[in-house]
Amino acid sequence: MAFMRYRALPRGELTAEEFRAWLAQFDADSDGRISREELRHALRSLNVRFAWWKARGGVRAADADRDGGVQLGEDEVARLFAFAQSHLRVKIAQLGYY
Ligand SMILES: [Ca+2]
Repeated sequence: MAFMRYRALPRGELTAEEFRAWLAQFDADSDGRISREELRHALRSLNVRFAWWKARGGVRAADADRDGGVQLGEDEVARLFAFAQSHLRVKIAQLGYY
């Protein structure tokens, strides 16, 4: 696979839509969902430690319909957003944490 530069996660507080837009770029096979492997790439781009392990946890937390990936729709992205907030210290605008 060619080396790709990903757009950085915006600094400061994020909305769910900003988070979804950022996440969508990692949908390498354009199937409308983020697989565990794609999520690992997303986490690696943030220099997150233990990206493989956290990607597994993130998919588990967000994959409501148990198809093995995170659908890029509202529901599962919202679940992943909640996971990111508690495990990755992503700042969430809507919930007003931090
Ligand atoms: Ca995908």
